[in-house]
Amino acid sequence: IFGGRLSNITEQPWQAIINVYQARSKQHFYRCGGVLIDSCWVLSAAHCFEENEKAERLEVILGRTFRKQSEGGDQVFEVEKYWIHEKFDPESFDNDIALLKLKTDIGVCAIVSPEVAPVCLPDPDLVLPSWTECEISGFGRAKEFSAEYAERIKRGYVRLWPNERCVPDALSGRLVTPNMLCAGDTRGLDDACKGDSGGPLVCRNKERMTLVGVVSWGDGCGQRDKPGVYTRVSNYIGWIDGKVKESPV
Ligand code: 4AZ
Repeated sequence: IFGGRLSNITEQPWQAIINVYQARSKQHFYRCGGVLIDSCWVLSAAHCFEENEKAERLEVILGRTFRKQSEGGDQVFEVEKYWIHEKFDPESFDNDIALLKLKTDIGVCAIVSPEVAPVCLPDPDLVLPSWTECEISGFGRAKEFSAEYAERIKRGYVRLWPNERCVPDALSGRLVTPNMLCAGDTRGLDDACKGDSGGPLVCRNKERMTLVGVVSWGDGCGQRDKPGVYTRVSNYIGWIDGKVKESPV
């Protein structure tokens, strides 16, 4: 997160860490953010995964304020299976969404606690007013060219841009599709950055924190008048329900 401020996982208990195991070093490395949407289900971005990446190499950590350090409230899972959206386009990042199913022997995966809780999904027809203030969070870089990801979770505030402004002109000419939405800080302060991908953009809707976007891409981080681009989650409710139904816990 560019700008923003240090946070605590209890402020966004749906934030997940996705790590990938590297056999050569026998270590897990941080890959991306994710979002807990149900006990055994985590959403993330399609571009976070390499082609034919094995689910066995993935690790999902919930409930951590510090990326590499447990304070006792964390819950760590292997991944049983994951799905990249069938129409993900690695050129344009259209349909940049992935769904991970956590592994369990007992029918439940994540246990709700102050540190771990799912976020609400939007209805497919949810449209929030332009400039609605929403929250982003993650362990991504604090600046575009920072060497490292953040050790502690940060949170930032961004506003939803009107669709008519979320166009290539605002994003160095890159294609913007109806499956994307733009959000940014009109002050040019808070923004998502490298490593925040796959993490949440949540907005309050009828008193519930609702997952409106998944961090996807942008032209740099925190540049004035350049929004971050997010996967428009309301377009994927049918896709998510379909995967969950065909693969019950
Ligand atoms: C990235 O590289 C990235 N400013 C994610 C979000 C944004 C920029 C870059 C938005 O993962």
